[in-house]
Amino acid sequence: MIFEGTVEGMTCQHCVASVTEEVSELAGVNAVTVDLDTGSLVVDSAVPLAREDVAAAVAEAGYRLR
Ligand SMILES: [Cu+2]
Repeated sequence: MIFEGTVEGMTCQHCVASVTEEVSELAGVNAVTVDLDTGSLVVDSAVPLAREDVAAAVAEAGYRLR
């Protein structure tokens, strides 16, 4: 399954790494792709992801899911 969203507030590759790490910890996640320039977040997972869970992971990293 593919979840798509936009992350606000990232300014460098460290931000990207933080978001990638937190979202990767969600159950069933196979791959996380984060684009710094656009804020694009694409999550490939084995199970459907709840938007609130992804938002919580992004918030854990210190950013906001739009
Ligand atoms: Cu940064």
